[in-house]
Amino acid sequence: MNKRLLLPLLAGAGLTAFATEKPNIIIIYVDDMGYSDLNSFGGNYGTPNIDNLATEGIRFSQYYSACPISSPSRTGITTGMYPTRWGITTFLQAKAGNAAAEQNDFLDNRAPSLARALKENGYATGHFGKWHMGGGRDVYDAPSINLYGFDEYVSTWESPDPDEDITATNWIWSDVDNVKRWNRTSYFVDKTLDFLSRNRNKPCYINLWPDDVHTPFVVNTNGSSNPTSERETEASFTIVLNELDKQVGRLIQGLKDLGIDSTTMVIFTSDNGPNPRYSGRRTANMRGQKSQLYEGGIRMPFIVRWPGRIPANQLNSQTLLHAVDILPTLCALTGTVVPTNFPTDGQDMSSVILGGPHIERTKPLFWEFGKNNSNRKSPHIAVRDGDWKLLVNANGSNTELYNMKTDWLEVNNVAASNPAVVNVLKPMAISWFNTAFRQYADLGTGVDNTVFDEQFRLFPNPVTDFLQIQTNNENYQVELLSMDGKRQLSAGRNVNKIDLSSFSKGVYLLKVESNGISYYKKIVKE
Ligand SMILES: [Ca+2]
Repeated sequence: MNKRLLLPLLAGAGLTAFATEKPNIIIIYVDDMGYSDLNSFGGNYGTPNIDNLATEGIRFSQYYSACPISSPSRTGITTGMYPTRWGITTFLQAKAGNAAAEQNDFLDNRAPSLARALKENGYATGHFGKWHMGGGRDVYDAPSINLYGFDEYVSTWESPDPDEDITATNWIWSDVDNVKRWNRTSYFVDKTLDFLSRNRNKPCYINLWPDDVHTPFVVNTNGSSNPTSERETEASFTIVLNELDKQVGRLIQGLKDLGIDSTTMVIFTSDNGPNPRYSGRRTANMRGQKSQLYEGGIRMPFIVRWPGRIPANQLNSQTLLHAVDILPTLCALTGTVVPTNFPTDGQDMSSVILGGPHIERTKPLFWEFGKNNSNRKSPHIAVRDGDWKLLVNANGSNTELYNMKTDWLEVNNVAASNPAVVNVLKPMAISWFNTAFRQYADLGTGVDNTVFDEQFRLFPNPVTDFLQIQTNNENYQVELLSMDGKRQLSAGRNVNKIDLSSFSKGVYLLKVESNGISYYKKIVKE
């Protein structure tokens, strides 16, 4: 059995005892699933096995993805941070397209990672399915999935090291793949169950990230693919969705067969809204879809099932959840230390996902998507604060304000009649964007930190007031430069502590000269 209780921790003078648990955790992260693809979220396509997860657990009607498109959405749930901070702003594509979108070619593996944090706390970690946080097309230098904290992985074409059985050609799928497109979710479920069966001596954390129900909807027609003309129809979509549902049922049966059903938490959600949306039938009539910051693009089904631990058949329609909450929530639940090398954005919602009472958010929620998109369908920044949602562009144009309590379909823009709200949320959203956009995106480029790290150790980085330097070098000179190379501070010889309290927030270059060699390292002032 994988479920185990840690010894109670005694928290200071109050001697408050609490226990954390280490269940297996499986995050099923469906690709492009709309809010009402599921019957349990108002749909009509027939998803009995996934609906059973909700019947046997808890579902949330106000859960938000970090972005209305794949790569930044995945970055948000992985890092617990708004993806724009890491320069992941739209789907990762060829290098020229990434540059045009002002985004990096892959997620910096120094970013916080939920898998890495759990692994450091004793979890066995596996990723099975679509990755899309680096690699594919002409990007050959993306870090291995291992470097994000995964012991094992099987991944699709949009990854550093795709599985040969599903990438016979240089594209996301093909008719000649060993594992046919319509059998992929089954393949990933097999990998998941195999991993669980081989790691029964440890708690397991698994990303089960299928590439269903992303287009094309390739279905089995007497052993071969359906015609191209039928690969975006609602009929084909329904077949693909029904197959995904069937495989989720097989996964749950597999957990039961392994005897780990009651020690396994299954989280089910989607990375972003649907495409196509079929006149709103996949978004519960909410406005927008994939690639838009309207609700149809970012509000996702969210179910948590953990038999015996989460009371059955609950609906939480009050609490606002966001993908960046998952990292601090699962860390709290498992007694895992939240990574501290960069500030995370989410809130611990562990009591809520276990069925506890509603919690108010301590901070508003923010999104950014599509700054450089020429055919943008929504403003590119959004904020949700309580019942209000405001969308705006960074230049202040196209301000839209909706009351989510009364108008979650985003039909009536009430910005003009609520100037007091707009005057708070609009500058807040734009200011957030100006700080967050590519905030840590340039850490890894242009400077070989490895050489620096062989000679000097810095902590903390990012820094608030003081940066400390640890080294065995006996003769060195320290300077701090701005990113355009101008000297900001000459800290002197052999200093081991630099006061940065008077410096403004941003990225700087630390230059250390020793025995005629100059070493450079990027640092971040918070
Ligand atoms: Ca997607």
